Amino acid sequence: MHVAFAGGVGGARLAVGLAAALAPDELLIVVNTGDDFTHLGLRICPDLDTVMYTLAGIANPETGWGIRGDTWTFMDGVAAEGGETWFRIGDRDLETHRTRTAALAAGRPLSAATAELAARLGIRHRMVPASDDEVATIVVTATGRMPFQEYFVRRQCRPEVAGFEFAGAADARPSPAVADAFAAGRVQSVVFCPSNPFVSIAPILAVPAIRRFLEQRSFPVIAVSPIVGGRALKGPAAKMMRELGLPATASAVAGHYRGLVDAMVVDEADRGEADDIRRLGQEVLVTGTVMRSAADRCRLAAEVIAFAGELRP
Ligand code: FO1
Repeated sequence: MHVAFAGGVGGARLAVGLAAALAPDELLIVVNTGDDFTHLGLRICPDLDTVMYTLAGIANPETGWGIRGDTWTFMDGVAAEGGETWFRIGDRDLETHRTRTAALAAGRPLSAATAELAARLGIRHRMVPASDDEVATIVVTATGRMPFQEYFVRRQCRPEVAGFEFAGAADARPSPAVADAFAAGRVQSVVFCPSNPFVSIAPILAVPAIRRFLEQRSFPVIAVSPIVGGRALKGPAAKMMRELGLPATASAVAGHYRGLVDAMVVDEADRGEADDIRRLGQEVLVTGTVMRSAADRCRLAAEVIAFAGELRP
């Protein structure tokens, strides 16, 4: 079984490619929950929803979040009442948040709510939260600490970051599907999808037992660089790296993951960095990592899986 750690748009795209390349019992998609928050009385899990909508083929292709063609009557109602409209919830999207909020209020774990929502959309591959316990990413900036969505949406990633905290992570347990996968010893590889290392992959690794599974691994861990040619394809990863004093390069991502990752997948644009990365003790696959089409996603996923088969931990 291959395990994919995913968060955000880049992660969702490779997750779709892996789902096309692997049978449902050969893949487990582990999704970041550090972005989750309660807003307008609803429990919102953006990365679970982005992965779910992308797997179901209904994600909004322009934004990467929400549902394509959604309507905004609910938000118009919130605005009319002077409510908070900085975080926009579409009318179809609203049903997802309502269902999840009701399930959690009834005492069901996030994994169960996620499985119910994914089944409703006909998704056959398993996508699960990294933990059913709350883990909240806090962004530490030069002007203070703030919850993730405050940084990402309300302030549009403008504040200068100094670091990140993951409230609740120390006591968070891996979700049942994650614990079972690693306990069963059936994991052939773990793939870090091209997601933001600091706010999509790190909150997953902040769950102590998950980090331990990787530290004691008998399988290769492969990270697909979210940085291509000095830029993040989407989101603030490159800006965060510069603000943290790191060069926004694929080899800096490799250095960041040193010890946890056996190999990097980098884009052709970064072929010149392959030897630097190999000197870190990591194998390197250089290929086209920019996914513009479904064919790109499937090709990259197949290449990553084949690469995993050649690696030892
Ligand atoms: N991102 C925005 O930039 N603006 C929004 O209004 C917004 C609404 C939203 C609603 C549901 C959802 O699942 C995601 C939403 N996002 C929005 C994206 C979200 O902030 C990010 O997808 C993740 O938290 C980071 O990947």
